[in-house]
Amino acid sequence: MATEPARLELLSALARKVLWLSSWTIHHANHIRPSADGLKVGGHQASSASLATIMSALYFSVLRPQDRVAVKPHASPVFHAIQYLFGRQTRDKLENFRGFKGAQSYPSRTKDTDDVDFSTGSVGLGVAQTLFSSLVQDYVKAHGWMKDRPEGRMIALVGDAEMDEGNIFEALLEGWKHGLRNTWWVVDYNRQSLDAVVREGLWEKFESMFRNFGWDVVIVKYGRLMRAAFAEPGGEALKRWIDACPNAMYAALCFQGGAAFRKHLRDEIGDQGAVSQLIERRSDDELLALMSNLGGHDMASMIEAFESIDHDRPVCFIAYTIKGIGLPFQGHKDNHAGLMTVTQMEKWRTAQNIRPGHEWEKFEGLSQEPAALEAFLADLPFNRDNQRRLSSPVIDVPERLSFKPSPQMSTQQGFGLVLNELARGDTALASRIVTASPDVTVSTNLGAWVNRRGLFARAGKADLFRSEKIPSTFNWDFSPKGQHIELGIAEMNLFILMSALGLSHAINGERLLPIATLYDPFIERGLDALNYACYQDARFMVAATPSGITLAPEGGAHQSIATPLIGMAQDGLASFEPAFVDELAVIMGWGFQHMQHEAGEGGSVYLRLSTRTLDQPQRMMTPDLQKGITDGAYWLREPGENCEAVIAYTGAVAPEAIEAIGLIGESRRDVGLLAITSADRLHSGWTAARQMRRHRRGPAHLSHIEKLLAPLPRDCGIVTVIDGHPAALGWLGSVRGHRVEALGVEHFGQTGTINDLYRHHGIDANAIIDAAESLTAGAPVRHRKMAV
Ligand SMILES: Cc1ncc(C[n+]2csc(CCOP(=O)(O)OP(=O)(O)O)c2C)c(N)n1
Ligand SMILES: [Mg+2]
Repeated sequence: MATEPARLELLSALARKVLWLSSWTIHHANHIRPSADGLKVGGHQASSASLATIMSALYFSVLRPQDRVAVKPHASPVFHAIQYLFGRQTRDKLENFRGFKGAQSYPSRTKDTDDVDFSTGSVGLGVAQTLFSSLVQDYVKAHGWMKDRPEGRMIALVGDAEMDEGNIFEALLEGWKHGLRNTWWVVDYNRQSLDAVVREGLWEKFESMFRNFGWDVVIVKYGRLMRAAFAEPGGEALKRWIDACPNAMYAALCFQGGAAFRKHLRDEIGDQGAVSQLIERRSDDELLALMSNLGGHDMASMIEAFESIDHDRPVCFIAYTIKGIGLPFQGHKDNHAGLMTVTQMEKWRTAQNIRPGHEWEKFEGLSQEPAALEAFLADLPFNRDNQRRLSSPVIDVPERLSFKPSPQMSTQQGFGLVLNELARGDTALASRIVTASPDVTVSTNLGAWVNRRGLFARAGKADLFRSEKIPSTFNWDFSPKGQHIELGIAEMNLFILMSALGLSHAINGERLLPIATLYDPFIERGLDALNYACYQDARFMVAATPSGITLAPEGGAHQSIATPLIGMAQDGLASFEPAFVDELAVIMGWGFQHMQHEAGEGGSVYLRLSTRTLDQPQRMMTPDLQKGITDGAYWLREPGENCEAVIAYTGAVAPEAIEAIGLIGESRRDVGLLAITSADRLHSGWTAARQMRRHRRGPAHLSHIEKLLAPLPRDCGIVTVIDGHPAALGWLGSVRGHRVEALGVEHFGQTGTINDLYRHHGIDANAIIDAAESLTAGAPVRHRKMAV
């Protein structure tokens, strides 16, 4: 579909305005806004300029309200400028770009107030997020929840060097497996990264790779001026020269300008009649305009490329661009952090017809009527719909999640049992749960859930073993109604999928309650994706198992030491490590609610689970106990007034703590046993209470851990023990000034039995007793645990 000339002109004018506003935003932050610390705000000018035309084509012409976009981090100023023209970004925030509460340097769903679909900043993640968001849209549709909402296209604006990030390739493979649709990736092929010029011929590698994964590839290399010139006599020779020119040389010539291009063309093509005339007919400025008219800077070519797509197959557009186009440092290899000087900006301002003091005016310097431009913007389909951030009602969570009890269980087993019980039932909660696992579905105990709820695929596929009547524990039919998404072994994919599923309420207007399972140590493999999922406030539950050194017989290579600290430090993630299954059931119920609370109150949930089978307590789940469990701790053995020692344990080492307390109790009368289900919740509660007191916000109140430790005499010692880094609990002594011996694991990889390893790392009963003894006066503890 051809776009009429007047519209094209208007779109190009808006693209120039976007480039101006984005550059002015950065300029303002550096040269006009007083900066107390005198620090310059980094560049992004060059990196943004690359995309001004492409993004203007998208936002001012191609996008529909249901489309979602991940904008490459450094195109943030362009994004904010477009939002400003739409009336969704304030001048105040642009003037305060990168300042406290100003527009963010990288588009942020949670911190920016304009219409950011996906937070980006860590390159690669936003790209893959669009792919997984499209799969999630398919999931919602297949389950009959799209209603009459049209399908959106998930679009990523991708830097060419961003394509180096491995997580993009992992996602591509996964997308292929799931029959990806409705996904567009637009590669800003400026052939520059931060440090370097990219390798020659990279586009060919991209092209064959994308085609290999079933994508269409559209290469937008030449703008209209170029194409017209190629049709002139001698045009073919010019095209050959352009195609053969190395990336670095082309960039350097763009920086140097028309005269430099002319010299090179003359030197290299020689006097060849037609082509020489083609070149000589043009002034230096015209020649530069021609040579820098790459596809990605040509409105007509970009619109044509986007509008040529009439199917839902995934498409990769490779749009040739020049980094920093239109700015004095265009094409310069050092331009990544390039900033325009005041003089350069002044010159450019004049060239743009922008009067001093009118720099922020939306349509200043444009020849079109402001009223017409305003009306054009207001009437765009993308801008007409004010409700791009959707919502979805809260799903009821039953008062108590049940499970089939057994006297001895591990938390991993318990997790499977709770899900199995949910799968058997018919609750709204169960219907909205969607599970995923990177090839560890069975070994993390999701098998029973999947047996009942099935695997998701857009097209049904029966389990061949079942249809062939070969006995198997698992019947795994794929169907559009399935509720488990099978993933290959890539933890980045797992967490990016969680991020996409966990935003479904806001993106698709349909709430999902996603659960990921993986081995605990591999949280570290997917950590950046997990961090960004939390950063954009996606809501999900992670069950990580097995964990620690307790997986002993499975070998040293799968031990996790740092994850309790990750759980504590990760913003937006409430972390738990229960010892017993009744605790876990309470935490999961709390978790499903927490995942649905408003922004700022709710978040995601991490369960650090174990394969160690423990004797389960036979007890009533009272409201007090329930509250203690979700607040992070409760007394398993209440301390008396003269308590000498407390053992505070977390997770699978419960039997050692219980045994030690029994043995110590024989020579120390008053000892307490503190069960810690969440060091994270305890610590954050403590921090929040201190801050409230310090700033006198609201009535002074004590946090849960302060209340728990309040009755302990000052000289009571606390031994903490966890199968993880001891620092996770070591802080307990600071709460009320008690001495602490923090036991835990600090070294990786030794294999053995649980007893061997607990002894080796000093988290067995004897180590706990020794630690308690070192903290308390009196005779040595008489009884020790016998060597096993
Ligand atoms: C995971 C990660 N590593 C490093 C960076 C720092 N970084 C930001 S942009 C960039 C290079 C970008 O090059 P390209 O994708 O080609 O974008 P361009 O600036 O050329 O548009 C780098 C290394 C980052 N943001 N994220
Ligand atoms: Mg680049």
